[in-house]
Amino acid sequence: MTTIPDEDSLDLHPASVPDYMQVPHMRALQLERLRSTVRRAYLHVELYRQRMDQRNVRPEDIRTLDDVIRLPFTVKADLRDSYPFGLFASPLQEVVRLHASSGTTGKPIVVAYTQHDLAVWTDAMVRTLAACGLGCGDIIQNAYGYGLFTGGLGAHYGAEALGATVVPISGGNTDRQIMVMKDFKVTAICCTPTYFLHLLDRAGEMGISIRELPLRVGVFGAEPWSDSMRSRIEAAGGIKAYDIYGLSEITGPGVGSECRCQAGLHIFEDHFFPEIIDPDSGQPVAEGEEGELVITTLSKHAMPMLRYRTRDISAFVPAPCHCGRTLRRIKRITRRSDDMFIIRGVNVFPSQVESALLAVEGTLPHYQIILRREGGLDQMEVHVEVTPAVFSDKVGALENLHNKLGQSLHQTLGLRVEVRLVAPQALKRSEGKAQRVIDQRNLA
Ligand code: DLL
Repeated sequence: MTTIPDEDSLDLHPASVPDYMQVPHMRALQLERLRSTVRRAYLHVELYRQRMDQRNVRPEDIRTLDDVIRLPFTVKADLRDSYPFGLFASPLQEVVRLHASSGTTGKPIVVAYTQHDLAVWTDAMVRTLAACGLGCGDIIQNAYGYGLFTGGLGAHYGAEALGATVVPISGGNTDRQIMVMKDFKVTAICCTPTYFLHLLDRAGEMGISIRELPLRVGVFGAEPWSDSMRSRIEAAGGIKAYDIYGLSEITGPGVGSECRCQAGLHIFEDHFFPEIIDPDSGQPVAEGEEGELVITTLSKHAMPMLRYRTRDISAFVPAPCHCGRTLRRIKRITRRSDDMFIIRGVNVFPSQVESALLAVEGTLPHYQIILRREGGLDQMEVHVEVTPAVFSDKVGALENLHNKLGQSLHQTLGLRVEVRLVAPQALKRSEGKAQRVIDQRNLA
């Protein structure tokens, strides 16, 4: 039995009805949409037609949701190779918006939306914000970047359609952000978690305590962050901090969101079909096991995606959620398969470094990992900011902290790494996604 929260529950917005749909109805809806998406992709996109022909699969072969595994994967390189418009399934006359995501190398990838696609995206973002406990009467400061990045406009249209008041401030100009937050009595902020940490620091310097302001919710995403980082943010900001997930290739923000239970992200399954696969074999993993998240879009017209390999590592959360939503949940994404680097034969993820650092009292969640090659040997150095109290303390305190961090990293990674303690504010802040790893090894 599905429990529908009572009417005055904060997160029940009319658009959220599919969140509580009975599972068999949801599966029927997904199948109908999957079949129509596959037909559309096969008919209008050369790459999909060729790949399906190679595998001897026709759209009519997709008879059940399990047949999804007969479809070919799509990867980021496919978007790059078809730059700019090669994967469009709608004529340009019907495309009303383009966004792009800058890769680390070369050309960006381009994504397209019809009017219908924008309505789907807005619907997903309304439900995201509602799941974060926001609604009519909230004043939402949208500090995701406006522009080719999907964060700004995605959150913007979602917040407006929700009926909240949007402050479209975009990223940057931190002092003005703090002034606006205070003067407009902002109740929620949308930005990357690392940018919010920066806002907290700067507000402190300006003599303003964000805890004392009406701000009550943070809608954070676009980069990995940990539960320890969440605890620090919630304590320092006096807010509830929610994790939201998305990627340009699939729509932008709005693919999945935490709810008030903060126990995994619900995927908006009527629009996005999730799978978790073993990244090496490409086969589905057992329910609840970790693997790579793969998503097929179910509602998109301009750029349908068949089995897009996100490279994000997650797992399904098997049990139903206490919030009453019937949408499947995934664990928060703390790492990407391609974030991993190898140091002296040991596989390391930035998220492991983060948890080793934050386990030790006296550090701030600002750190950077620098990789170098010296005399043919890889060296890893971790720069981490320490709290003002420790920094102004005696040399002994710093030395003690330095040793503890070295031990914590050694324990977590199985590697001895150089730790450098730096002053609060010493590391460069980002207005969007933080750059955690600087690889100077010239591995190419
Ligand atoms: O970052 C869309 C977005 C905007 C999501 C605002 C949430 C909030 P891209 O620039 O295409 O799109 O980057 C997508 O960012 O594959 C993940 O690796 C990472 N990412 C996004 N959200 C999260 C999250 C936007 N909550 C890539 N946790 C994705 C961890 C995230 N990683």
